[in-house]
Amino acid sequence: MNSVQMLEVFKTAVLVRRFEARIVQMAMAGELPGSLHAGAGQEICQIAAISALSRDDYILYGHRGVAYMIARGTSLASILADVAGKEGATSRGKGGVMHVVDVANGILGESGTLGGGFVMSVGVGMALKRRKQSQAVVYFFGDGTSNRGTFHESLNWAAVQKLPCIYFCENNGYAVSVPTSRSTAVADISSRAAGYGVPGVVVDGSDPAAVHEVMQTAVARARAGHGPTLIEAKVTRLHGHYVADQQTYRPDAELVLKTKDPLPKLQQTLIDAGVLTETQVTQIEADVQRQIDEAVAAVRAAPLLAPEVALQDLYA
Ligand SMILES: Cc1ncc(C[n+]2csc(CCOP(=O)(O)OP(=O)(O)O)c2C)c(N)n1
Repeated sequence: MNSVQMLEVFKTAVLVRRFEARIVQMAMAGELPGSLHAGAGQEICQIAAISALSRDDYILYGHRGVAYMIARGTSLASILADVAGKEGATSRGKGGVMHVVDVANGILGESGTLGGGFVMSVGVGMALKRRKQSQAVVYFFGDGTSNRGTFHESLNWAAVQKLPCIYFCENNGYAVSVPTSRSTAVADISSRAAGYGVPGVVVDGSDPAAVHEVMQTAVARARAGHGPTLIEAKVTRLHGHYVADQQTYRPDAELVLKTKDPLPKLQQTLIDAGVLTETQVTQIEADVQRQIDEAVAAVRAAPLLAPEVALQDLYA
């Protein structure tokens, strides 16, 4: 990853961080329903991973954060409209921020339960293989989700069939309040890859260049017909599991917030490398605020979705 790409990751991460903060602020003020699972601390990793994909590759994701969609090009207003139940929403207000589906941008969403996306992504992989298409499909999930049976069944099948599937685990050390060490016998989720005969890689999720590189390798392998890769990025969840989580189980919550945030660290790295200046940071922040203000204004002005929309797209 060159310095220009790194700067792009930084700019997108600032946008994502401030946009999420605005959603939380609006939820606290009672303007939006407040069930956001913030991705703060994990957005650099998510954006860098997506930067190694082509425009027509597919992604499915769990529930943490809006970086995936923003990095793929989904507009802020359409994401916000989903949360607000307004016209212009990606999934017509049916999924909130957790289930954005934006097929035009390759975002296929998530199933109703954690880990359902493993099975869905393998289905996409099967379709790509049968149609002899060259795209890859990436499923982003958490360490807790890796303990679902669907992880094992689908990884085995993807390996046997050599499907163009990439398993991207964001290990933030917690599943809600349960530390990974209390739910998972292995130190690294990626070590499970050996059981399925596929490569397993650990990467520092705060290092965009490293994340980009492991994704590039996994994408090349998928496209060459060699099958899946299991990537595990070690990341930090800066806030609670969701907006209202008081984190009573995490005595070091404030310290984590102060010392483990990868965003100011990336900013400093770019400044030290002469790629970014303090003046540019101020400009980036102002530009981001403008984009967010415009999206908020557009969504405030948009009409509410008609109640009968809730009964459309039902298949059973
Ligand atoms: C099958 C299923 N079990 C439980 C839940 C409730 N749940 C939602 S998020 C979550 C924790 C997920 O932890 P992890 O996969 O580590 O992701 P993180 O929240 O840390 O990003 C749980 C248990 C669910 N949505 N689906």
